[in-house]
Amino acid sequence: MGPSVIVVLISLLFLTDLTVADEEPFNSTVPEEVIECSPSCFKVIKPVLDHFMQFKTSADKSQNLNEQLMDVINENKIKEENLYALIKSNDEQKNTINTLTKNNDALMKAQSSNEELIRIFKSEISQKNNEIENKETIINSLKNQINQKSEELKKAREEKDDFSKKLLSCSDNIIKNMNSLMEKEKEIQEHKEEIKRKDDLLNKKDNEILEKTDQARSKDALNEALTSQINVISQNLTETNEKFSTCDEINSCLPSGKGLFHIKLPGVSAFEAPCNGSGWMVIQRRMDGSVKFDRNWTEYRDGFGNLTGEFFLGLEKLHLITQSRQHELLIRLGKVDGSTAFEKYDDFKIGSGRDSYPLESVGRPTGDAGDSLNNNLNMKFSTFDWDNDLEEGNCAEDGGGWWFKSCGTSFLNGHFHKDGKSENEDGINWGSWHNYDWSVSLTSVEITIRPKLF
Ligand SMILES: [Ca+2]
Repeated sequence: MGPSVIVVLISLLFLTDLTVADEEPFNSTVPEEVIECSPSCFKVIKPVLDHFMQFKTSADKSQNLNEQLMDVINENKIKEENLYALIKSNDEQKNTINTLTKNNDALMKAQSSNEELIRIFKSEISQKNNEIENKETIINSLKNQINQKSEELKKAREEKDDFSKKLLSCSDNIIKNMNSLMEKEKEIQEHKEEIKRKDDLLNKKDNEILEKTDQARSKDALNEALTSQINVISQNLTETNEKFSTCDEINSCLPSGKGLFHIKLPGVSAFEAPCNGSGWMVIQRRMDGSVKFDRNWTEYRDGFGNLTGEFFLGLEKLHLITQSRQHELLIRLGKVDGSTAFEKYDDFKIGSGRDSYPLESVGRPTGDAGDSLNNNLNMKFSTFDWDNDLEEGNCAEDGGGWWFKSCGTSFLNGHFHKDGKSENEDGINWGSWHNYDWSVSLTSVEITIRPKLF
């Protein structure tokens, strides 16, 4: 490029110096000096001019080339800019690819993690399936239990219905008893009013006594005479008692001490009976199980056992004693734990042998053992060989005799159980004292009677 530029510059200088001369040959009017140029002069200049024309042509070409070159350069510049854009785009794509690669790695990692989770889930599902199977087994077992409980519930309901029926029956009885109680209370009230009337009468009598005391004082002589008569009567009574003591024959235990005495009643031979020292005659005693009470009719009629231990006095004697006058009945009871109770009745009476010695009367009950005898009222006596009870079978079939109903609420001639328990419910019992628990068997009994004094 350097030499070409220099040639161009020199050519320009020539062109400047030769402007007039050069232009003149081409003018239509040639100056005189040029016209005066000889052919030899022309021959010298012409090559220069040719060369110059060639140079100018070359310069024009060079300029064209430069323009083309500039176009190329511009085009290249545009291409370069496009290339830069492509490179920039390429870098962005690389970044995108890197990002995608990272995302892909993350996805791969996540997939791996998911596979692990899937494996764990499968394991857990398998475990849950096993648990479900176990639960189903348990559910089946529970269903069976529910069915069983339902059956039990059904039975319990049936029992409850039966119990309700019994309860209704008991309620009726309670209502009847309450009515009876109200009647009794009414009687008591009447008795109280009568007592009050008698108290008033007594006060009146006391006043009369006071009035008569003065009269009595004036009758000392008469009193002395009466005292003498009383002394005589007392002497006679003492002699009579001594006679009784001597003969050991009495008609009740009232005047006697404690021990065995001969009891003499009208029309029959004297018999022995124990008195307890308080006026009561013992007619039956249970204390140690030494005497069996599984006895036949004849033995209960005549009596059996040991009068100083366990015994039964005999139905015929009880009939004779209680028919002669009104008697009280006192029953003392004891359990194996040492606890005791009593029940007293104020009108005990046994019927005749012709009627099978029925329990004709017991009277009004008092005591802490409760009444378990009125239920047997008017029942005949029964033994295993003489069934008089209202039960279809015989209540005395496996034990001692009693005034059984069907079979009643008391049985003091039952089997003796030393441990106080009777699994067969055949023991000695007095229902009202042990809540009608027939597995209880009493371990001591003493039945006593005495004439009613007032
Ligand atoms: Ca019967």
